[in-house]
Amino acid sequence: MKLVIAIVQDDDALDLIEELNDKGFRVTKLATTGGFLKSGNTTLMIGVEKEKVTDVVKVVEDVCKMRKEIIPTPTTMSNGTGMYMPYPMEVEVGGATIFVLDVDQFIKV
Ligand code: 2BA
Repeated sequence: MKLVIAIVQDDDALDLIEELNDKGFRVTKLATTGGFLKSGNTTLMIGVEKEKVTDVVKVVEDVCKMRKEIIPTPTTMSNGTGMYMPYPMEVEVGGATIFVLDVDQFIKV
């Protein structure tokens, strides 16, 4: 048994859960926050048999899109006043960040 942890963008989350459920995978959704952008994202936990991991990854890959986000970064003004001006920086986010963990025991009571 494996636990697939997929961090995805909020905009892709509902489509992805629907697609995974349609293909027979069980999913738990967590509302999470990215440490860098400090904005919301979604973490999905999907418990599957070892042989199904590549199927899960394929679904995530098909649904989750790469997007560009513009974030303001504080930059010192060059005239020596010590003032900070927001300077826009572009970062690419997604499609998805995926961790695959071994599960020692799966117990359903
Ligand atoms: P965030 O930490 O908010 O990062 C959002 C995007 O900002 C990242 O997209 C990446 O393009 C950029 N970024 C992150 N840290 C950076 C840094 N130190 N310098 C420059 N750019 C940086 P993704 O790589 O697609 O990651 C999306 C989200 O997945 C992340 O949101 C974080 O919540 C999670 N994540 C990514 N890698 C992770 C890891 N190794 N461990 C835990 N969570 C991770």
